[in-house]
Amino acid sequence: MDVLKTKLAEVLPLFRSKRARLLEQYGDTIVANVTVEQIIGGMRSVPSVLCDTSSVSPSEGLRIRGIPILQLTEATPEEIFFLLATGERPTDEERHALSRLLTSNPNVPQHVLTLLEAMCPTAHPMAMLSAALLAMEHQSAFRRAYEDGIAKDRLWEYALDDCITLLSGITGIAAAIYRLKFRDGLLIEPDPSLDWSTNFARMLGISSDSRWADLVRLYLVLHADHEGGNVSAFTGITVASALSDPFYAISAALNGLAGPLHGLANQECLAFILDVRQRFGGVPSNEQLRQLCWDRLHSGQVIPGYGHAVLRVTDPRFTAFYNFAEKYGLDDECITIAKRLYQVVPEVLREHGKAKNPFPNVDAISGSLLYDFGMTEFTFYTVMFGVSRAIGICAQILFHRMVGSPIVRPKSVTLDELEQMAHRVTAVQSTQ
Ligand code: HAX
Repeated sequence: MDVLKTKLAEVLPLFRSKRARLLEQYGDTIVANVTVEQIIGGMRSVPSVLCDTSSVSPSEGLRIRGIPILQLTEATPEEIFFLLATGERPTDEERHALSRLLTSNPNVPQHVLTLLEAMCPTAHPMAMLSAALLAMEHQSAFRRAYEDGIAKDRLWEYALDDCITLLSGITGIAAAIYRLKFRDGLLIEPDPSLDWSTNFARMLGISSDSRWADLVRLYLVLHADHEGGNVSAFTGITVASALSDPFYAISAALNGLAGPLHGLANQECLAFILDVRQRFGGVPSNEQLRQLCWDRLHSGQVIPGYGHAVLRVTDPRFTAFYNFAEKYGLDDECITIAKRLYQVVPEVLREHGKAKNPFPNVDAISGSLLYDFGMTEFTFYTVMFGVSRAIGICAQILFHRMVGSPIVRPKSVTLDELEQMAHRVTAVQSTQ
């Protein structure tokens, strides 16, 4: 039995009893109301998704299993996966064992490679990643277990097998996409002596600088999970709730991550910074940046990398990347522009008065760091994000299979039904 399976079997009774206790004691308790605006507005702020792996508060940002993300910036992605899935930090021995598992299978299967090579040269790297995961689905232990009639309360074990297969394969696949699409097409052999993210950094073939490997590690840590209600996580857990296996679920989740209002935003942020650099022939002054921001706002454009649907402070993941740049003295033009924007934009957005959060999110700086190390092909950035986010969504899927969550099925309403519901409520209120 592998290290994660052992630990999950240990914490399983706790997860199940917590959920059962909640249902038994408070099953009928009303904990929130929903407004018409929230239903029309994408269910914003409606507490309706169970996610035990992480939480995001407006005033503090991301916590992984209760630990603020800024306290985890030295961790490895393996450690984060273990923490997300089990609720506990691994011992050194557990971390190494998990690392061995996740690096056990980094070679890209030939049929996946053939598929990637056959895709249209204009295919987006995210479409390639999603398709490659679907091409791995035939390996699903979960699907076979379901077909063999394995009891529902044991399906999590097979979901875990799939998550390990998927995560141990996804770095090689992502690196292959990068090499095929943007470099000479030659794949770089994995080194089994390296951990998961260091191997990924190596297979990408960007740089042999140890700071690059450290950046890839940090990137995979910071993007791993962000609650259950964002588009990619919600998609992943919804697809998995139909007992579709993790390959189907993560592939679907990545399709959501590929949207410009979600994971693709990091590519748009870097495009903005490059545009600034080109426009001013280098790093502009703060005053020039301020004027540029106002010009964008007056023409109805947003300032990329700023604002957030939940956060109301500087995203701690931005702070972690900022500190990384400081630690290594990274000061190329893009990073300097990103830092200067941080001095200027919050004040501009506050004065503008529309954005509920004038502070930067993680995307305001992440692309500039990748660019500085030579990963200049920014359509690939969401793939980096996707490799990382697969960790968190796998952990969320595991949780739901462990506690036996049912299929996700919110009730939809037509515009007329919603109007009638609102009429009824206001009529009752007016008689009180
Ligand atoms: N620049 C200008 N205007 C902004 C703004 C920004 N950075 N952020 C929000 N606003 C505007 C909104 O467009 C909205 O205007 P309208 O009322 O005219 O529609 C108003 O302020 C209120 O928006 P909000 O409630 O503060 O923000 P939302 O929850 O609706 O949207 C977004 C959150 C992140 C999409 C938004 O802040 C935005 O578009 N930011 C720029 C793009 C960006 O950085 N995206 C990355 C998000 C991080 C992420 O999730 N990555 O996966």
